[in-house]
Amino acid sequence: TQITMNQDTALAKAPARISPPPLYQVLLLNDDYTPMDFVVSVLQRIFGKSEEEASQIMLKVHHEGRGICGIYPRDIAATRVEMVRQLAYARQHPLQCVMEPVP
Ligand code: NFA
Repeated sequence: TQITMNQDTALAKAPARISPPPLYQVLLLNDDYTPMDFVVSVLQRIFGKSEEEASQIMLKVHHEGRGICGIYPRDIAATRVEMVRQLAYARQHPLQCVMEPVP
């Protein structure tokens, strides 16, 4: 009889361990000029918030300077930041949107 070694014996590796993708929080920053109702509409249209939740986030940004709109993998976060910037630019509002890694 013949004995052969294969990948399940001599060449076996430890089981692959995958890590979850890094997450990023998308934030809105306060300014003195962007209308409150525009910020609320952005939070509803881009981040899927209800009017009530959008209003709460908008007021947090207004009073505290910044607020989290959502937490996403990098590409989704980056796309939403660009969508907010495009809407703000089109309406000539100075609204700032940024992303940063979740600590
Ligand atoms: N501070 C703005 C105003 O008083 C409202 C605002 C809220 C702007 C959140 C940007 C972000 N019109």
